[in-house]
Amino acid sequence: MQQASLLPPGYFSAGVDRTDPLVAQAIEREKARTRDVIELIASENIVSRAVLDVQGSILTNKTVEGLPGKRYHAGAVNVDAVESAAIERACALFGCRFANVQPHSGSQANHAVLHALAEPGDTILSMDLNAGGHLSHGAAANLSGAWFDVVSYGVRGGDGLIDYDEVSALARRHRPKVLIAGGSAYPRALDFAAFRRAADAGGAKLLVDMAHFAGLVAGGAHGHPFPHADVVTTTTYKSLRGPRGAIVLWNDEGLRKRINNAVFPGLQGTPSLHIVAAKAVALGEALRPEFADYAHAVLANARVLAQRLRRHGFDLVGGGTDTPLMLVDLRGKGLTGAPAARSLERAGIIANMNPIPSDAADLKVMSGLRFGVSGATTRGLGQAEFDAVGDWIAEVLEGLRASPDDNAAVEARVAAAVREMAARFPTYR
Ligand code: DSN
Repeated sequence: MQQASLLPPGYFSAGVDRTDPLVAQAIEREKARTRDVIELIASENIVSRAVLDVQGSILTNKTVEGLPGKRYHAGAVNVDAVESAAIERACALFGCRFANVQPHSGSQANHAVLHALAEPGDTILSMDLNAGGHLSHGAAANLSGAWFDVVSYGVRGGDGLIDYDEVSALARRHRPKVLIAGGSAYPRALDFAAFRRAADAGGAKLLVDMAHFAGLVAGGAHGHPFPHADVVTTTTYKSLRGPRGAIVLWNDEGLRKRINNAVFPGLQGTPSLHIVAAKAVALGEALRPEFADYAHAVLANARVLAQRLRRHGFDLVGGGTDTPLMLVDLRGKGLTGAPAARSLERAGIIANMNPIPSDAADLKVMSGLRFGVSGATTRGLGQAEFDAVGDWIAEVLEGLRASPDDNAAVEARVAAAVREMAARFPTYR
């Protein structure tokens, strides 16, 4: 009698469309959704076909621990080549001596750096979450908030900008082990030299989290955190246009072991080698001259959208943007974030509700909307299109203001216009 196969039919040959219709159909529907809308989620982008393919490669099967050339598992020759390339490209792109390309996410990269530079119970100084900071910079709900004694700086009430004198004064008073610059929703350029002076005043190491603007740094469209920062972290999937995950960058040989050991075995086990390979490909793409043009286009498009929204009477936190993102304070229009984001989604414009500095609104509602242009710029939208997108955002939000319970007619009108524009900018076939 023939023995039953140990594997489902088509295990090595069939695509997911044949083996798992539920997942296959969700992917097809996601393709259709993204085809018909304008995505303005600041933490998203659209990766190249090469980056996409490498994430689905057989490198997903490989388990190793440690760094290239120093692995605990055999058979690492090919993944060593890939990880070494990712490290070399990260260092070349950001002009630094050392990189760790293994962190699974930005939060893990930040946790690893904190683990390397401080002990539980030490003080860290970082930007308040509502002012634009990040959960992994010491928010109460995050492990970093439980591990460390967190002191926060905010932004000035008047202009929404960081007060560097306040940062320096806090550093002097609290003597943090680590001062963190950067976050998730601060739209203006950071003064890295001023952060360095504040760190020195308090005897702290300076960590710059450049997740949202790393692509602009890579393309020369933003100031550079080195040589001011001791350590820099960034996710790889926002303006850097790579796979999910993060990298850590630094120059000091004295930090090499501490940071590498903090990633593994401190925080993680085996790296995701298909993702490390995709990081190598994306970093290679970012080293090409076209990427600098892309980075400058992102900045120009962000400024066009910000300017258009201001012209429609929206308040922008910080008054504008020097990065791929902007933060709209909806209070002046009598709106809140959640219904605004839902109405925009029905109109084909995808963004996220976001807290604004000193937000008094419920966390489920929030008073702001965050827009980012990295993905739509990859898709090919230029300044004329972002003017139109700004007009449509205003049309939808003014409609919502006039008729909070039924904005359907406006949403349908804008959705049709969005679909027409989106059709002119196709992505994957
Ligand atoms: N930090 C989150 C954001 O900025 O949306 C995820 O990357």
